[in-house]
Amino acid sequence: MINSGFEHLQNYLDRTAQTELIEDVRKIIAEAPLFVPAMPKSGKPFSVRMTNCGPLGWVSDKTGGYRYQETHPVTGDPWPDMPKKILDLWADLAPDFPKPECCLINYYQPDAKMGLHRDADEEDTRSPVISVSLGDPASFRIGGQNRRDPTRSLRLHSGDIVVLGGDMRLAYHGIDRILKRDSGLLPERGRFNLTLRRVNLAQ
Ligand code: MD3
Ligand code: FE
Repeated sequence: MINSGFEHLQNYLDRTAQTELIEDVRKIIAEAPLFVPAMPKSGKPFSVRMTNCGPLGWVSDKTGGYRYQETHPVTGDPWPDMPKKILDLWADLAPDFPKPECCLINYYQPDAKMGLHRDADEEDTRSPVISVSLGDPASFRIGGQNRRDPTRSLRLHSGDIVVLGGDMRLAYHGIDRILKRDSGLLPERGRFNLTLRRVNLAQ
């Protein structure tokens, strides 16, 4: 039932499912290493490291800006396939929408953050965005369609899933900080976030 608003599914993935997903993430990173995205124009590096799987990957750099492309910005290789477990999650949570084309993998070191922004680089903004949190907890902020709308803050824990659809699909959001509490999932600490998106309109 997922075409509206904001759904926070707490502890949707049990510990076994989290461990299995992290194994998939490690394989993806071995093929498609984490890269350092940069802000358009200023070239200021993000504190978050990224990679992708699926047909399209989200990238950003000084000269090219925010965009989707079929290849890794450093290796030039196509992105690894999206693992079945990730496609199954989408099929379970958003069965009425076309398959995701991008799974962006964000890695937050303990001091990383992501400023308030909206996800607006997709042609398809009718399909929801599905986000999976793995590792140390994060303080997440979400507002409205307008940058000046009031925001609220909530914690995302390992195994939580957030589904953003309908009127919340274009809401401003960001990660204020990673909490210094060990989830026990990641020896290196920090947090992974997987963000699944449909990019192109189907037909
Ligand atoms: C609310 N990632 O990659 S996920 C991003 O935790 C991004 O790494 C954050 O924002 C992270 O773009 C937040 C939760 C999320 C994802 C997409 C949204 C919240 C959203 C789209 C619309 C509104
Ligand atoms: Fe976002």
